[in-house]
Amino acid sequence: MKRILFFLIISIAVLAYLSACKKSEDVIKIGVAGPMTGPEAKMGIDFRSGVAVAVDEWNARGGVLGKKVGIVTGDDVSDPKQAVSVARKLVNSGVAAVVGHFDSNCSIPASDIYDAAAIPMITPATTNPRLTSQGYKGVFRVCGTDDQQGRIAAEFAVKSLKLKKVAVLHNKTTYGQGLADEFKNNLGNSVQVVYYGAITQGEKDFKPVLTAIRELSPELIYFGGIYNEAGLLVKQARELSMKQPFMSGDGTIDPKFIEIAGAEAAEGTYLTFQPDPNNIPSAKEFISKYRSKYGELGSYSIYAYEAMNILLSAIKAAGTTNGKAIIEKLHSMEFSGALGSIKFMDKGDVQVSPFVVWITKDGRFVEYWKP
Ligand code: ABU
Repeated sequence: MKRILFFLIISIAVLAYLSACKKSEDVIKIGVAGPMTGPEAKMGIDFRSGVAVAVDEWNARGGVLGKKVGIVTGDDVSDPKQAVSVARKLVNSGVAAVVGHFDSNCSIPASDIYDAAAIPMITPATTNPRLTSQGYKGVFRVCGTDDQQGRIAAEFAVKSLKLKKVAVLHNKTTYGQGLADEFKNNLGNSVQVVYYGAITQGEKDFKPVLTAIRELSPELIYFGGIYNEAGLLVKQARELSMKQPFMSGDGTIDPKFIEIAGAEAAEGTYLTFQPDPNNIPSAKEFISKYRSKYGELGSYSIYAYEAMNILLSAIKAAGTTNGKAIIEKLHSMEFSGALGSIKFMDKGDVQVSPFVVWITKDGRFVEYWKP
């Protein structure tokens, strides 16, 4: 009797295992990688929510290549080592492609792993130019680059604000320092950079550096970095009675920045980012679906949605989940989606990425200036 029971249990376990294997074969898995926990968790969660809207839409239409689409989430905690480990795990789990990562210093090392496995990656948000300058055929981005937004920020400072003296700060990351340097290098001879320095991510007291900057009376403080430190910098500058405007880039344009700084302190902060998707007719359906399920759009939610749609369209066009075939399609296709038309150039950057200057006004971000 015991033997019969034993064989029965083993048989049930084997059947359950085989059924689980079959189920996973019926799903095309796409990795979604970024900071899902840690100080930048909102960015990763925004990615996953945007991607989930795309997955629901594709699955409601029957999936792709006759299979349902599933997400495998990877949390890199904004840490380059974790990003490499996440990339390895995603590759080993059999994902056909990856939407991610967020931070430039995560996307760049992770791209080595995806390239070696011939798995395409599209980042919604990594803007450091180096990502697509490594000669990797399967690395793409749907956002713009920091050489573009740094140049637009400098043009705004010179032509529109007509500044003569600025301070430049960064957070020592690939993204933050890269962007600050692009801004500084594009200012030209008419503007004096009276202060150039760095803060450390995760620190909370920036009053010593702000006090040093205050002595030099710059007309603007430019910060290459992320919303957490940007919010504290602006808040503490106002506490030190510093009245000059702040300017930053796409890493700061999130409601968390205003929450941390306080709406009054954040008022008048300039930020470079892409145009407002609320003004793009083809984005309206996505925005409405996203809002009803996940609340207010994060800056990169729609870029994650778009990256997922592009990957699934390429898989459909390729008729296979073979990475090399998907990559070929990504290079040759022109994709029409929520953000309009997207075509990749040879390096994997988008052909068009129109940065504009936004301003913080009454606790919100609004478009302000176009080059
Ligand atoms: N582009 C905004 C922040 C993400 C990054 O590129 O590091």
